[in-house]
Amino acid sequence: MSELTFYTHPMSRGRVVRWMLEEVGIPYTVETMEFGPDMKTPEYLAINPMGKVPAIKHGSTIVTEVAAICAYLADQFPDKKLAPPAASPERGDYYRWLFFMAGPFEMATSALAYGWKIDSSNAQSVGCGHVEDSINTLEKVLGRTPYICG
Ligand SMILES: N[C@@H](CCC(=O)N[C@@H](CS)C(=O)NCC(=O)O)C(=O)O
Repeated sequence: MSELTFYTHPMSRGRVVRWMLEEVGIPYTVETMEFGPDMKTPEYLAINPMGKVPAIKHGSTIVTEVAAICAYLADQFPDKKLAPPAASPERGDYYRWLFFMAGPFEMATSALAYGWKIDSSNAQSVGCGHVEDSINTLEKVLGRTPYICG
């Protein structure tokens, strides 16, 4: 099995990847990165040019972005059944909500946290629409079933 290194900080989005790694159940090495200069060294920028965590190195493959890392791990370890089978109809829900969280929902939570101005003057061109649109959409799908997919 290829060696897996997980670059993270405990107070970061890396927690999502940590959860995924534990679900996968493979051994991995943790490189804890400090916020600030530690993430901006040439060595780490070669892993993630954004200078951000999380990131993984699996063998010679580097993956950044929470959603991409989770999808990659699900595909690499299909026996764990953490994603619907390739080409199954459930793959539609899987992609839909994975990308929804990485795109609109991620943007909406930042907008909420930092008080970005999203109103009727710009909501139609902003990916998350009004912040409440993203939150209500997630609440609605989770209200139907505790499982978003499958
Ligand atoms: N879109 C990225 C976001 C990564 C991100 O913003 N990480 C933050 C911590 S949660 C970070 O590393 N910030 C440090 C910095 O920008 O210097 C993802 O999904 O992984």
